Amino acid sequence: MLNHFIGGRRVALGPAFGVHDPVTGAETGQAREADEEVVRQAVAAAGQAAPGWAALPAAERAGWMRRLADGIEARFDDLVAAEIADTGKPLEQTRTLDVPRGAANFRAFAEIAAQRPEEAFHLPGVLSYTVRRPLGVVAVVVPWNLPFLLMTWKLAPALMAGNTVVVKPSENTPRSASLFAEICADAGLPGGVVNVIFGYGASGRLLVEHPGIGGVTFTGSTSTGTAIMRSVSERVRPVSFELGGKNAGLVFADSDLGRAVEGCVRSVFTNGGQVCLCTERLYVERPVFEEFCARLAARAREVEPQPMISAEHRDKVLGAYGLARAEGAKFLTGGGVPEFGDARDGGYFVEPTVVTGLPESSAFNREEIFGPVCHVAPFDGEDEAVALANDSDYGLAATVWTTNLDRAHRVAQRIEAGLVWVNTWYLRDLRTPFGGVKLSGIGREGGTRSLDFYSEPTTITIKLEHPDAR
Ligand code: 6OD
Repeated sequence: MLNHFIGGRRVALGPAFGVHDPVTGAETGQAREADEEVVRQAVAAAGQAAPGWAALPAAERAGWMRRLADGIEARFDDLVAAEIADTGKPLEQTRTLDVPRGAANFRAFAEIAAQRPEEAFHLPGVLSYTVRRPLGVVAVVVPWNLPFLLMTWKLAPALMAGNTVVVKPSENTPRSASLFAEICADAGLPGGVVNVIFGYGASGRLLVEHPGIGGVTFTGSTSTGTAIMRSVSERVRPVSFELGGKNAGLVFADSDLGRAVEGCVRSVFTNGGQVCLCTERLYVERPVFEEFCARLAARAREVEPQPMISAEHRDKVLGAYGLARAEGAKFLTGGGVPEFGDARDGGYFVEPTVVTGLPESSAFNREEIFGPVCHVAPFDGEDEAVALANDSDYGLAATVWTTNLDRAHRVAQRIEAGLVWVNTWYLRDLRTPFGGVKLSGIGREGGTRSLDFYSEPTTITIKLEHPDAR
C-alpha cells in the first residue's frame, strides 16, 4: 500500500484504490486516495517548512539538489522498476530517458540558479534592483505519461527557487513519486519540504483549490488545465501549464527521406505516442508523398506495440481509429488491437497506426488522440505547409524535415508553436524555454524561465544624491 508522504512521514489516511499494470491489466498494488483532511495536512506541512527552506542560502539548496540527484542515481534500478510497473514502458527508454532525466533535472537547476545574473538598473540618481521571493507552497500536478521525468522537471526548480511542494502524481502512476519521497527522507531533507499525496482528479482539485497554495504547475490535458485555471482565478495565483498538442511534422521533398522517416517513427510512436510532443499530423511534399507513406507504414509495422496507460485511454484511442474508419480513412497500417497469445492480451495495447485521406476538418485531425497514430497528407510548397501546420487550436511542438538551411529557418519561424525541431525531435537543452501557445499551455518553464515562474520579484528603488538626479 502506498501511503501519502507528509511532513517527512508516511500518512495512512483515505480509502485505497488499485494500481494496474498496463501490460496485463492486472492490479499490482494500491495507494491511498487523498481527501480534504490529507490535503489540509500536506499543505500545512509544506507551509510550516516554507520559511526555513526559503531562508537557506541558495548554495545550500543547490547542495540539497545534488544530494537528491545522488539519491536518484543510488536508487536507479528501483526507480526504473517502479516506472515500468506503472506504465509498461520499454526498459531501454526508462533507463536512458525517464530516470536519468530525473537526476539531470536536479543537477541542471542547481547550476542554472547559481549562474543566474542578478537584476539591477541604474539611472543618474536612481538605483533599482530586484529581489525574488518564492511563491510559498507550490502544487505540482503530474501526468502519467512521463511521471518521474515531469515530476522532477517541476520539483527541481520549484525547490531551488525556495518553495516547498505538494506533489500529486496521476492515480495511474504513483510508484516513482512514492519512491522519490523515500529518497528525500533517506537524504535527510527537512520534513515538509517535499510532500506527496495520491489520488484521482478530485484530490488534485482539492489541492489546487486550497488557499495555502501559492502557485500551480501542471502538465496534462487542456480540459484539466482550464479547470485548474478557474479554480485558482479567485485567488489570482500563477499557473504554469503544458497542455495538449496536435503537433505537425512537415516533410519537404528536399529532406533526407530516410532520416525523415526514422525521425517521424520516433516522433509518432515513442512511448506509444503518449508524449505531449508526439506528432499526430504529418504533411509531406507531394513529389515524395507516396514514397514517404510506403516507407513510414513499413517501419510502423516493425514498431513494438506499447500499452496505453489504462483501459479508458485505450478505448479513447480505439475510438479515434473507429472515427477514422467511419469517415473513410485509408489505413496504411494498424487500426486494431494486437494479439499476443499471452498475458499481454489482458493489457491495454493498440496497434501503431498510420492513416491518410481524411479532411483537415475531421475531429481526427483536430483533437489530440495521444496514441501511436498519425494522419499523413500531401502539401504543395512552403506556404501551404505552414498554413496546414498552423491550422490548429493547439501549438505545442512541430518538426521540419529539410536539407535547405534557408527554408529550415524560414519555415520554423513561421510556425505557431512553442517548440520547433528541425531534422530532429525531442532533443533537449534544459536551459531553453519550454511550453506551448494557443490551447497548448501558458507560461514557459526551462532554465531561468522556471526560476522566474517559481518566484516573484520585488523591485526596490533607491534615490541617490547625484547632480543630474531627477
Ligand atoms: O522534456 C521535458 O522537459 C518535458 N517537459 C517534456 C514534456 C512532455 C510532455 O508529455
